[in-house]
Amino acid sequence: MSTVFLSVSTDIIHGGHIAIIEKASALGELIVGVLTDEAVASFKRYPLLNYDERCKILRNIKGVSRIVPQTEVSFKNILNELRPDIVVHGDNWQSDNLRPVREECIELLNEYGGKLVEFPYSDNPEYKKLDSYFRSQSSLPDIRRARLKKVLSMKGFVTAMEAHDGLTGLIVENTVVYQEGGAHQFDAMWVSSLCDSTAKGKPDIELVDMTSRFRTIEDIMEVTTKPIIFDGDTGGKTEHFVYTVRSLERLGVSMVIIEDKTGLKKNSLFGTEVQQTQDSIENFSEKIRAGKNAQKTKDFMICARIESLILEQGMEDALTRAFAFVDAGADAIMIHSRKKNPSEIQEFIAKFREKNKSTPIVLVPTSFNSVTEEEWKERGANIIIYANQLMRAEVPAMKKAAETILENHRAKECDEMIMPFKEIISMIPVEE
Ligand code: SPV
Ligand code: MG
Repeated sequence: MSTVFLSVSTDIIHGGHIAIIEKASALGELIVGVLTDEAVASFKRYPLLNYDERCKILRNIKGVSRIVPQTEVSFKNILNELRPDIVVHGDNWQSDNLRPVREECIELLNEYGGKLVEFPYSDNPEYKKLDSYFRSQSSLPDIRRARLKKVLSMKGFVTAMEAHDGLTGLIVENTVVYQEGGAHQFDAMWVSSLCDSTAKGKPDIELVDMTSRFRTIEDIMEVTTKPIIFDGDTGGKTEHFVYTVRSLERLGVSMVIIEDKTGLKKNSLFGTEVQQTQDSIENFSEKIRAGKNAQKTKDFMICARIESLILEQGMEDALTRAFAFVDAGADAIMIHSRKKNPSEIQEFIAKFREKNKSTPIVLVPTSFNSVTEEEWKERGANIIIYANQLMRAEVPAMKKAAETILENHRAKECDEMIMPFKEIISMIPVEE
C-alpha cells in the first residue's frame, strides 16, 4: 500500500478539507503533517486553535491513519524522514505564496521517485466567508492583545515593523519571504511616534495628541491582525498615563513603550544635539507602577525605555535604571543608542542578563543596524523593532515620482517607477 502525505495548516476544518482528506486516503495510507503554531504563524495568521487542538481534530477524521508534527513550512525535513510515495496538495499552491515550497517539494519527490497529486482547490464562497470570519476573530481586542505575550513565549524572539496607516499595516501584515525552506514574516507592528507624526507633517515632540494616535491605531487595526506595540513617548503625566493604558488595552494594543524623559520630548536620534531631560528614577518608576495598577488585563505589557545611552549618562546609569524599572513592574526593557557601533548595546545586554535572565529586552536597531536578528537573539535580546524603514522607503519614492512628472510635464516617464493601481488594490481586503 502506498503512503500518502498531506500537510495541514488550517484551524477551520470545512467540507473542502474533508474532501481532500477523503481523496488522499483513497490513494493509500494517509499521514497528515500538522504544522506547529510557529510554522503556521510564519506564513499566515496566528492559528486560533493551537497545535494540540488541531491534532485532536485531525486525528479523529475518517481516513487519517496517523499524524506527525511539521515544524516548518518547507517539506524538506518531513519528506526526507517519511519518504511518502505520494504528496497530496490543493492546486492553489501553484499560484499563491506557497509556490516556492511547491517547487522545492517537487524537486525532493523527484530525487526519490515520489509523486505529487494536486486536487482542485475548493473555491466555495462559504469557505471564504469562514476564513474571513476567523480572520476577523483574530483581530478582536482580547485575542490580539494577548498575542504578543503568546508569540514571545512561543518563539522567545519577535520582530516588529513600523506601520503608520492602514496601508503600511497591510504591508507589515502580509509580506512574507521564503528562505531556506522557511517562511519569514514580521511578528508584530510598531506604531512609532516619529512616523505617526511625520505622516501628519508634524515634528516628533508629543504634539500629535493621543486621540489622533489612537485613530492611527484604529486604522491599522481595522485591516490587520498582528499584535501592536505602541510608542507612548514619555507617557505624559502619570495622571494621564493611567488613562492611556486603559484606552490602549481596550483597543487591543499589546504593549506600550514609554521613555524615561520629561519636559519637551525630542526624538532620540537627535541625542544630545538638542535639549532633552531624563526623568528621575523615582518619578518614572512611579509612572510605571501607576500604569501597571491601572491595567485591567494580565496580557497588556508596559515596557520601560531607557535613554541613558542616548543622553550620554553612561552604562551604570542605564543598568541602575533598568533594574529599578523592572522592580517597579515594567514587563520589558528597551535600551536605545544612536551609535552605529553596537558595542554599548551588546555590553548593556550582557550586564543586564548577568542579573536578570527573563525580562524581555527590546531594541530599535536603526543606527546600530549591522547585527543580524540571529545574533541579537543569541545575545539575549527578545524584541527587535524596525522603527522607521517603511516611511524612509516611501518618501524618496514619492519625491522621485513628483520630480519626474515636474521635469517631463506629463506622467508617462513616471510609469516605470510606480506600481499599477490594480496591484495596490489587490492588497486591500474586501469584506464580503
Ligand atoms: C520612534 O520610532 O518614534 C522611536 C524610535 O521612538 S526612535 O526614533 O529611534 O527614537
Ligand atoms: Mg518615538
